[in-house]
Amino acid sequence: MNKIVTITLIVLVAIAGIWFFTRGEQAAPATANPEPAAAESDVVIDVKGIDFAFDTTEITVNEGDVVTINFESTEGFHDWVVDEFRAGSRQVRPGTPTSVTFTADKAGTYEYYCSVGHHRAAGMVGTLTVVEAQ
Ligand SMILES: [Cu+2]
Repeated sequence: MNKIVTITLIVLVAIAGIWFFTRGEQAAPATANPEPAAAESDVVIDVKGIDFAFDTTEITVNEGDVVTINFESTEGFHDWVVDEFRAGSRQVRPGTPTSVTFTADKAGTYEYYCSVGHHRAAGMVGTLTVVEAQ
């Protein structure tokens, strides 16, 4: 008699387990949320700094876009600055990524650069193009 009770309990636990895990798998995609920065910005761009250049030297966005630059140094001490939008990241070393968000509210062509030491003069620059809204 005890064997029958034990087997019945094992079967019930197995069924409950299968039900629980199946339910968990189905629920998982619904709880996934997008990155907060991506949700609030129209454009998110990854830029890396090396000595003495950016891996991305041309960035084009539309007038009015909220732009987030995710900046990371892979070599040396750098930042990402564009004066016309008063936007500048923290100055960082490798292993400490940072980001800066600004609104590109004026159409035109602007230079972005690294403000550390002589890096800008050494050519650590790029071009931000803001395309006029139609
Ligand atoms: Cu630099």
